[in-house]
Amino acid sequence: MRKGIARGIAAGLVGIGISALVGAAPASATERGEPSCELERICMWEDTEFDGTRYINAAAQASDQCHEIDWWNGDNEISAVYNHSRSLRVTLYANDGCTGPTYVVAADLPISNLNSFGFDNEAESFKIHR
Ligand SMILES: [Ca+2]
Ligand SMILES: [Ca+2]
Ligand SMILES: [Ca+2]
Repeated sequence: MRKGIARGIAAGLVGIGISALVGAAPASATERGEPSCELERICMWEDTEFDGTRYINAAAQASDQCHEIDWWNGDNEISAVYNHSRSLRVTLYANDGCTGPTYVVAADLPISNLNSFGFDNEAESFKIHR
């Protein structure tokens, strides 16, 4: 679902600002400090650099279950994700009900800015799997 075009534009401008500050060197999570997400948890944040509200903090357990990201609590808001599972992958879906375009986050991988992968403020649901 779409909400707040103005907010989306604002988020885009923030992203551009951060990119300009960082310059050519891609920012890794460790450069900005460890994201707050315990081992074997999947965490997602409202803002880049693991900032803003942490909307998702889910146990890393493989299943066919579709995990919904709730409407006012994260749909089309997620900008950073940390898959802190040692072995499981996370597939982000652009739409509700695990439908639409996807982006797969490899095991044990923090992503400080989903804009780098064209998936900023897109995710609305996800699956945790092998
Ligand atoms: Ca966001
Ligand atoms: Ca979406
Ligand atoms: Ca959703």
